Amino acid sequence: MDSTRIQAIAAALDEAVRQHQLIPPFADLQRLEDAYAAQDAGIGLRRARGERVVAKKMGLTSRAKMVQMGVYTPIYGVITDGMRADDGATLQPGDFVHPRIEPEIVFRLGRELAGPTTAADALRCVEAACVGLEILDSRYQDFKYDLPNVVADNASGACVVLGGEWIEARGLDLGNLGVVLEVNGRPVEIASSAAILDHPARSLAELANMLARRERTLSAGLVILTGAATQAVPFRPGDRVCARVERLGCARVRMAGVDSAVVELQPRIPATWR
Ligand code: OOG
Ligand code: MG
Repeated sequence: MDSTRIQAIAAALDEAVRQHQLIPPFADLQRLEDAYAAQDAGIGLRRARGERVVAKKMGLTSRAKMVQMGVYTPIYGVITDGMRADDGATLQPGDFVHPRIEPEIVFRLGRELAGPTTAADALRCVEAACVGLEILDSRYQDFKYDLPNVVADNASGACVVLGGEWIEARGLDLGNLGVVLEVNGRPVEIASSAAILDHPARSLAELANMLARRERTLSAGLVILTGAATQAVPFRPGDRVCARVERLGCARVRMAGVDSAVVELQPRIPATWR
């Protein structure tokens, strides 16, 4: 695929994000290499608007996610400062199209990590861990996509919330931590960190190895989302969501209800009244 077409795909996805619109997947996007090039080009557009890369994310690293999305290959994406929200924030439904939310185990690197590597070596580069929530908002109808299309769409990424505090990784057994996703006070998804490729450090190693194939490394200080251990659930107006991870604490976020001011400004008048 030539670079003009790759740029055009990136621009169409970027426009869909900004206009809160859905678009059909790109039938001619078939090679993974082109898909990551389109993802890069999309991040380039964000950077040109002044956004800064703050994290990388792994996706489709648990069986629950793979089965839910029908894609069985781990992928990665990029998070910028424009995609961050504070712990406890209230988000606006109008900023999303069909948001879903999922719990994340998040690492911060104490030193540079270059692949090829193993989970054990990757784990030695992890300085601290925390709990996160990721809001996904695929640019494709019903989140229906194939592997290259979800990669080009930056792994459906929309917003990330980091919660609680960074806990020093040394002495922390990250291999079997309980993960609970609560919506409006009720646990709706329950898993273990072991669901993430058997250990979240394997997800980190996989990221380093995928990047190594593109001659890239992970720099010290970078934040990495290791991928949801559970499936993602719809994030509806009025929902209060909390991700709890054993030893790491919780991250919280809320979706505002239908705003009465907005309702007043945009009355839905039945056609028969007009
Ligand atoms: C893809 C995003 C995958 C994860 O944690 O598995 C992801 C999607 O669900 O559309 O972020
Ligand atoms: Mg995720």
